[in-house]
Amino acid sequence: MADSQSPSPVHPGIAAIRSLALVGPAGAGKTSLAEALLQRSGMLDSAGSVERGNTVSDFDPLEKKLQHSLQSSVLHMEHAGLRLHLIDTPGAPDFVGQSLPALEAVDTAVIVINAQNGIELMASRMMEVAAQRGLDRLIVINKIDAPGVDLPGLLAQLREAFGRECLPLNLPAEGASRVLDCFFNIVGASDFGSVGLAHQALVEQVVEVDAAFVERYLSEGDLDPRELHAPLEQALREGHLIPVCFASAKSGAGVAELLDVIERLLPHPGEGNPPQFLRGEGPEALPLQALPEPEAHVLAHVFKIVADPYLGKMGVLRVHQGMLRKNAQLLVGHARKPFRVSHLLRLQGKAHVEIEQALPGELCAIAKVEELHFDAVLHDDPEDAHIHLAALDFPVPVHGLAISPARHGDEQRLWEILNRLVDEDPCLRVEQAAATNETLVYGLGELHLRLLLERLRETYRLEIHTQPPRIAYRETISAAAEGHHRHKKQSGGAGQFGEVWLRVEPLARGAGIEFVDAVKGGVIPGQFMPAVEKGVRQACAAGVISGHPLVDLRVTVFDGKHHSVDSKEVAFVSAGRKALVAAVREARPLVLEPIVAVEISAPESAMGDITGDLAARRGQVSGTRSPVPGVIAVQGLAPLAELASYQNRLNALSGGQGRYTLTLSHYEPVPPTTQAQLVAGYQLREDD
Ligand SMILES: Nc1nc2c(ncn2[C@@H]2O[C@H](COP(=O)(O)OP(=O)(O)OP(=O)(O)O)[C@@H](O)[C@H]2O)c(=O)[nH]1
Ligand SMILES: [Mg+2]
Repeated sequence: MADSQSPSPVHPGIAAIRSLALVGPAGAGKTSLAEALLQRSGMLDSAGSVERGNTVSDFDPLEKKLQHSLQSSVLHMEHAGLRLHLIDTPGAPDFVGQSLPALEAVDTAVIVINAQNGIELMASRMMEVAAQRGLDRLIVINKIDAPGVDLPGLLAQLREAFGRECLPLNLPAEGASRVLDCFFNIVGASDFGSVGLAHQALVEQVVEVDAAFVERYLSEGDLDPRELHAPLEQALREGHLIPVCFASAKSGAGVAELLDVIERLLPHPGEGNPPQFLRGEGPEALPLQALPEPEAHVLAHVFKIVADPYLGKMGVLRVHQGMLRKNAQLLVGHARKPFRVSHLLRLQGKAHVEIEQALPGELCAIAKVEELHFDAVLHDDPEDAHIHLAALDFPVPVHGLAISPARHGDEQRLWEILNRLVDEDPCLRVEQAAATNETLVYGLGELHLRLLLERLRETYRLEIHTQPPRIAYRETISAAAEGHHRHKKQSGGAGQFGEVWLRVEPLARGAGIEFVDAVKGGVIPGQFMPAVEKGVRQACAAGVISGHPLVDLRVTVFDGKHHSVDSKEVAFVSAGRKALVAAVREARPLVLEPIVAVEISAPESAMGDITGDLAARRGQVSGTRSPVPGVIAVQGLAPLAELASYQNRLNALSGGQGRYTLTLSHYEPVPPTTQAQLVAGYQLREDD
């Protein structure tokens, strides 16, 4: 590790590496483009298609059936002496648990825009996240072959939405059947705009990052683009240049040129911005720069987990520093015991080959290692135990479903499989509801959950019963109160005795549960305090008035009694639990409901009806914007409980054209009538 960039020349193997992620809206053509690049680079004899279900990256049966990518897939190409690592990601918002982590593994984000649809929400979102993560960005306008597309209009819109840094590297020509390079080339007739002017705009933008180049440019008039490599890389790194390329994955127009751009202009691992590693936890964590040098200690980051029903757990990773070799001993985070890399793989969709080593900047996979988990940092130096990547901002899953196996006896298997699926997808959550003994799954949307069920059915042959979506209510208190319980049992032989006094106080939203031991004079001996805490936490997890977990309170145990012979752990667990229940009942308990931030986009004409409907669902509109002409996106807040089956309603209001996304905003108390219903319903179940 060093503080500054090493002056040593770049290792030739590393200079030959490119890594990119194809991101952007569903249906933009990312998978088709990946296929076209594979074919063009000579890795495939002929390109497959999404329609025929034979692409390298959409290999999963469910992906073929839906004709959409559902998982990120890692591809690899060798061409012109270079090695390209490419990640194809799903565009549907429900699968950002797969697409966002891809941005942690590459030097360039390629944002693919669908020329037929203009700038869709996922394109804006990915532009933003890629910029936050310090990635170089390249925009590809795909489907230039499609009839009726307005390419000059779209280019103007891109510059309006993402800034004047968006400049075309090539322009469509001959009715979009090919594209003309504007960086190395200055002549030729394009379908719109002048190649010469586009060239000039690019060169001017690039030289701006370096005063010496500005001076040369002003005195010489033009500069040979081949001399502009260093300022070009700097402009990409600083977001001062966001190149735009045109392509058609279908006709092949612009694909060879895109490959050429990747090879000649995109950064190798030493030319991108360094990834955001931190050493240490919390506010004390310090930024750390990984060095893409083979001699350094190994530092690698797991950005994807594949839980294969037959092959076991596989971690897909990017090597950030050092050379990762087969048979190396690696440590996972702060684990003490190393594991051996017995299978080091290079992936090509579902296929893989064994490799001997991976250089910094390369993507590879380690198979059959149970210790691996999403976001793990692998290293070979105990000094590096507390290194991690700055966390990604994942949306919180709030769409819930209660599920159970159709066949009795499959409960345990279901639970194990669900946990494996959660390992793979950071936006999926499972929970065992203590109060109702149900298995709850939470995802980002209806599609996310529907596919989870299909996967259980098709991959794991598990038939599942579901109940209507459950809302993840919580309980809290709004006043301080005290509670007490004496647990005493005298049955024949040894008795059970434990007595607890405790106080509960409300804490701020999001504070969780704070447990404080304030007993004096050993009235509850130290060895029983964990039992009291266990009882308290059990009661909190089960909830008191409505059967939902209690949150945001401080519990202070301040008095109690024990018995030198009859005091037992179980007695204190029970006393702690019941004292808490007693205190909470007196502390003006409230039921909280999740409030979600919604963004609804639909044709302008439907917006009046949509906002009216949202208001009737206790929602509030906070703003609107127009992502593409004719479409309005309304942002607002609404209780999640009011949005059950919202897509059906939206379809009715917008002629099937509306879309919406939800993210958890915060929790708020439910209206008093709802609280009364939830409490009454819980009592009925309890009394059964
Ligand atoms: N006309 C035309 N159609 C294309 C082009 N590229 C892709 N398509 C079609 O667009 C549809 C979507 O393509 P995909 O490659 O699956 O898009 P994607 O971006 O991978 O979509 P997700 O996996 O859902 O994120 C398919 O029907 C493709 O055949 C193109 O350049 N021109
Ligand atoms: Mg795809």
